Order: sequence, then structure tokens, then C-alpha cells
Amino acid sequence: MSQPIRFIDEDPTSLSEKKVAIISAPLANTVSWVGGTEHGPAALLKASLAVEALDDELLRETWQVGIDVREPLALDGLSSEAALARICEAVRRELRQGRFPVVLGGEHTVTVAAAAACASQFAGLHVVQIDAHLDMRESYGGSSLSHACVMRRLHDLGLPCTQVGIRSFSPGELDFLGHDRPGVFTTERIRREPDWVEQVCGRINGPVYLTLDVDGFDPAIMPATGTPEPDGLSWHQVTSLFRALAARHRLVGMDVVELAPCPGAHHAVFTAAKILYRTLGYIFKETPLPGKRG
Ligand SMILES: [Mn+2]
Repeated sequence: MSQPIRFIDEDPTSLSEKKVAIISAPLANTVSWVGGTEHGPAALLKASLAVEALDDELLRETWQVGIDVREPLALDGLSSEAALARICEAVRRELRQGRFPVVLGGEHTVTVAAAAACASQFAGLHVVQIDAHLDMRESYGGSSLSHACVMRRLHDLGLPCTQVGIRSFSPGELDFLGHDRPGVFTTERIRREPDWVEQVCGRINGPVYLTLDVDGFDPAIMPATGTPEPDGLSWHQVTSLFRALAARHRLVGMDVVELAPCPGAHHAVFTAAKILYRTLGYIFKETPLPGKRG
């Protein structure tokens, strides 16, 4: 490949240690409506080259923790099962080397593999999901590995989860979750309960896997996704949650999924790149950086 693939337009090759590995998983086997999520990882990485290397909130050049970008996983023509096996192995490889894995989707199904890999390494893993959708269906469109079933599959694995930004679900999903649903933070509940960030953080014991379905954001700032639901989360709400989560809990892996670049919405892919950079900044806030530059 002639052009080096990188995240943020700085050259990390001189850094002695790399703490983060970005794995592109352009899976798009079970798209329900508008497609294009297989182009998400490349678009996010490309947009990241326009994100300022100095984080404007943290006043740190987080790229200096060392962020490696792997060659995209070859998932074309694979069944969902085979694709998930490949993603799981790629994430385990990074974990074995002590790196923080970031998986870029692709459809939300990739989370099943990435969270399972993290759960095998970190006991008591809790999954925090940002999403418009519960994704708790038993099956959808004839597939139990549909993007609409991802959180149900994690439930099958016994992983506790907290779901934030929810505003779209089926009767069966509500029945499954029962009447109280303390782990479901709909956007309506978030408006009603100003201490929602505290509540989310207070539910968690143990390490955290963070899955960010970009449709959790409001479609005004994030139109580049297959099912853009109105009344979504703001930049401020998402960063408030991630800042608190990273301060209070140990994040051990994350993904950004369901980004589907569309013409005229370059702000959306930029937002996806910037939220990833900001989140890595929160996670590695206390990590010493090799040096300050002018
Ligand atoms: Mn979703």
C-alpha cells in the first residue's frame, strides 16, 4: 500500500510504545435499510487526518500514546460467523500485546466478536452501548447475527450492559427486558433525569467495553448512518458520559460502528473521527506523553 494508513495526521513510527490498535472491520452482511457501512472505517480514518492533533478540551496530543492502524480485515464473502471469528482473533492478538483495541465497523454485529474477545481477557466486563436502538432482538431478517440482535447475543454471553440514547425498539424487546429496565437510558429518560451520567457510572462494577453506534447521536450532527432516528444525543451529552466513564472505570476496548458515509455530510465522518480521538484522550488522560512540541 503506497499511502500509510494512520489515525490523526502525525507520524507515530518514532514512538517506542504503541498503546492503541485500530482494527477496521468493514462488515455489511445484514444491512436493513440504507447501506454503505462497509465504507465507514476508511472514511473515519481519512477524516481523522483533518482533526487537530492537539485536543482542544484535554490540551494534549493524544496521538503520542501511539496509535497503530492495522490493515483492514478481509471480510468480503465471509459468512457472519466466519467474519466474527476473524475479528475476535484480531482483537485477542492486540489484547495479548497489552494494546487497547478499537474496532471500526461496519455493521454493529462486529461488537459481538470484539466484546467477547475482551470478556475472555477481563472478568466482569460491562458493556456500555450508545445507540438509538436496543438491538435486543432474538433474530432479525432471518439472522441471529443481524446488527439488530447484537446486544441480545452479548446478553446470551452473560455480559451485563447499559444502553444509552435509546429511542427505537420492538414490543418483543420491551417484553424481554421487563418492566423496570434500569439499564436502559432512553433520550426521554435522559431529559427527565439530569443525573443520568452518574446513574450510568454507578451501575458499573468492573472493566468496561464501550460500543458507539453512531446513530445514538442526533441525525442533525450524524446523518451518515443507515437508520438516522430523530431526538438523538448531542456532542455534549456523549462527551460528558465518556469523560465520566473513563475517569471512574477502566475501559478495555471500544468500537465505532454503523458509520455509513453519505454525500454532503462530511461533518458526520469528521464528528465520528473526533469523538474517537476525544475518547482515547479521556482513556489515556494520565498516560505520560513523550514530549511537548511547539
Ligand atoms: Mn443503532
